[in-house]
Amino acid sequence: MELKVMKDHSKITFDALKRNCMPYIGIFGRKNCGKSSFVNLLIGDNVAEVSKFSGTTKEPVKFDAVLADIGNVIIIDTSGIDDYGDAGEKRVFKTIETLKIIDFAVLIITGNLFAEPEKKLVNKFQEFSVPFIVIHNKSDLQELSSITKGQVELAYNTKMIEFNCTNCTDNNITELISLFRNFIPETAFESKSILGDIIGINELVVLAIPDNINSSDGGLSKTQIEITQDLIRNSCLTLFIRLSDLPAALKTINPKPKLIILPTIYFKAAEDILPDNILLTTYGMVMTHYKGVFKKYLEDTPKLDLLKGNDNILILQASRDNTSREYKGQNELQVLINIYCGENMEYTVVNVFDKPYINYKQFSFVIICGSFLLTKKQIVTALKPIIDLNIPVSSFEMINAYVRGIFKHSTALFLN
Ligand SMILES: Nc1nc2c(ncn2[C@@H]2O[C@H](COP(=O)(O)OP(=O)(O)O)[C@@H](O)[C@H]2O)c(=O)[nH]1
Ligand SMILES: [Mg+2]
Repeated sequence: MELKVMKDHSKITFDALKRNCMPYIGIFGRKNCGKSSFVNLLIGDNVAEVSKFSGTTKEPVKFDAVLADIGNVIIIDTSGIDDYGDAGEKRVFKTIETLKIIDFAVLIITGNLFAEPEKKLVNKFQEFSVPFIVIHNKSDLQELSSITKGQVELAYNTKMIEFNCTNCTDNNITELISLFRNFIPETAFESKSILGDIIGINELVVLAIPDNINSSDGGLSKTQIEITQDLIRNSCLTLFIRLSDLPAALKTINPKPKLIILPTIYFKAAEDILPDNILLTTYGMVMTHYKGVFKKYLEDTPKLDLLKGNDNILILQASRDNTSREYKGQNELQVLINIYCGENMEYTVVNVFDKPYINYKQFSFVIICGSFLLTKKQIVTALKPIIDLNIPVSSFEMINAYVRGIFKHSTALFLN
């Protein structure tokens, strides 16, 4: 993965910057149709390798970019969909794999050629519920015919745009980006509220903070800030209280909190000392409810009890940084599962984004880790083939709650 900081293409709206989840945009088409040239235009810099020789882009390449009206995005440049031979077919396979993670696709064609490879790809877009538009590039060499445009737009309920990378203006690009914005589903921006549908106006939520807040980690976590911002936006009341101050504070606070959110590791101890009439959950559960396939996880998590020694568990890791909290958490979780099951399981850890050749059938259970780094659409598409095979799936947070014996209590809030 190649991540580069790009210069801004033009003015970015405040709203776009606020969003912390990046839509993924994939660029597709035959070899040499101008995919890499188009990526460079979008980004406003020469980042993707352009060549007059076909087959230059061999792997899907990701670029970090900021697009006006949309905000932060990841753009994925792919190799030609018309590649052939053993190596070529593998490349096409990798290109198709990106459909699992993208929120929106741009299909580039030239010379009014919309034939077998394009039709196959568009069928795949539909299979993975990826919205798309078609760009007719190199229109300086051959114009888009109204027949091609009409046929494609009608058949696929999309838009086809006449374009060329050689003489295009900033205005052309800005207009295109606005069009993209209309096609990118809202799920890609995580626009749904975290707790606003559950906590009413003026109801109080307490965010319990570990006592060691001033030590090494310090400050509030990204999750705590995100939850607080969401509550404030929804006119709910929020209060931060240190864990050790919680029992005494609850005696004096009025109104009583509707909900207390706790770090997972303190949940069990808190259960025993906090009043029964206040709802409790964990930060992890709030985020897994927000981002995940919650109902499915709820159903499948108890299937952990059916696992036997040496069963193979697939961990889909969203973080690439093996020093990150998500990685450490994943290793701890393996130990916890083994203790809970009383057996040693096999674990296979794969990055969510690099799993083209996996045969899921070998796994008895799949756990997604660091899912708050992904958009909901990315999670849904990553899990789809697994769910289709009837393999149980769950999230790090749910399994963590389950093996610690707090599953029922910490999910109760979300069940109505
Ligand atoms: N005439 C013309 N040439 C273009 C246009 N867009 C790209 N090219 C050229 O087409 C060739 C292939 O472009 P490239 O971006 O590498 O294609 P890719 O293989 O799809 O990534 C390069 O020589 C580009 O300069 C265009 O709109 N008009
Ligand atoms: Mg290329």
